[in-house]
Amino acid sequence: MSLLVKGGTVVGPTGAQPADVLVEGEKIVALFDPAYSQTVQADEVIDAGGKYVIPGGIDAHTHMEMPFGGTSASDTFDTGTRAAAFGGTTTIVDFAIQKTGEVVQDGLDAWHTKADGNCHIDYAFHMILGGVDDESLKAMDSLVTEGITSFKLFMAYPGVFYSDDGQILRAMQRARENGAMIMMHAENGIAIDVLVQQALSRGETDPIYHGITRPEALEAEATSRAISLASVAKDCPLYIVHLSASKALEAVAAARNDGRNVFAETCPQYLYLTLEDQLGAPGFEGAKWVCSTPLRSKHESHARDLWKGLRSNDLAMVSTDHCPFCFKDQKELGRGDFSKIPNGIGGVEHRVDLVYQGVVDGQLSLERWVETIATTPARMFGLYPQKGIVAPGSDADLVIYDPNGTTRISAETHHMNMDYSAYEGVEIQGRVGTVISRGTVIVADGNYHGRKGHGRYLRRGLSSYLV
Ligand code: DUC
Ligand code: ZN
Ligand code: ZN
Repeated sequence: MSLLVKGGTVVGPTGAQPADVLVEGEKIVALFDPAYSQTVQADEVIDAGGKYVIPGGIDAHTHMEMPFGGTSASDTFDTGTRAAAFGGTTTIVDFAIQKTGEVVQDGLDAWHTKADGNCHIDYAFHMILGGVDDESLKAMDSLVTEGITSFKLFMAYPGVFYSDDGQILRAMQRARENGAMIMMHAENGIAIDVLVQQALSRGETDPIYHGITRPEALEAEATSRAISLASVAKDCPLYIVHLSASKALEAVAAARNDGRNVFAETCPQYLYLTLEDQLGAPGFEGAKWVCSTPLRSKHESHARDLWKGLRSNDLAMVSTDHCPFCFKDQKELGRGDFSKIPNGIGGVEHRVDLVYQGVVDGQLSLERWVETIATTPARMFGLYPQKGIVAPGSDADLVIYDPNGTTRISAETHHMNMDYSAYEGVEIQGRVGTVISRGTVIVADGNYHGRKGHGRYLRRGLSSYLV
């Protein structure tokens, strides 16, 4: 079966040019100057005239069905990957979890069981280490050979996922040896827990106190400490997840200026949403936007700095940290006590659009859009060049994106299993048209043609950025 995507402008990290894309089976086999494709025969032709043709989005930070705060993230691998497809994302990297006290391989097996046969798009895993000890360090080596080449540790959540500095250092030393990436939730959880208890004892229970008790200084301090520990571990590759604060970004930028193996992502919520306007919404409404790291103040320059960081590559890419909870019965667990609100925002369906809006607003170039949503995630996490680029030999994961269309985000129309949208009413000046996963059209004109089980598990290599 062959497919010709004709008349579009192919956008990649190095430029945009008119080109027709020929797909045979699951792979891209050629790009043609449009002047030459009259001679090309294909079983099916898709007209991409006036549209961009980009590599399928890769969301390298999702949590489908993640147990958290006495409940579980509301998207399953079925509902979440279908929603991702609607939004132009054709690969996710989800976080398998070793709970504290559990054997790493058991946690991984449980994640395979949840995902196997249920995904609409391709998927891979990072591994959360809920405990660093001799056993889990040994497991890191074997997981790397199985294609799980990145491990998340937490400087937050004492008693749950927290690792102390000694544990972090040991995991980093191991990663330096086996080539893995250490991903860090960089917030000083010990200090945060003190602030949380003090706030609650003063009767400060509303959702906004979630943000107030997780100040920028404690994200910046943990980020700097993680960078120092990685330096002691002979420059172990370090990737800061969900970076939200200017001072944390400064620490990453300084390390990068020193030539260090330090990378970071941000998420759409930190580019568009704020402590005052969302987390501080009246009554309990703000619970919808409780996530960690938290939304930051609009009276400071965080969002502006994050966009700048994306332009300068101090922020490598944009992931969603998709961790959805319904308002009813899930976010509501924290009525009267913000510390019991499950942490997370759903957004896997809207990342490609929300970052594209940055192009429209003059924040990013077209090339950098594609790089931050697809090419860099593929390179960062060992999926390149199978994924993340429109090039011969790569998987035919393609999105035909209409810069003249519009998208209105709403819980009424989204496909995620959430009873609200964190971006309700936001209008994007662009629209996902056709979405192709390994040569199969899975979304066209807002209609779904994919199927559960089409998505395959991807064994990943080491990061292309490793030195
Ligand atoms: N960190 C994440 O990366 N996701 C959900 C919750 C958290 O703290
Ligand atoms: Zn985290
Ligand atoms: Zn996360």
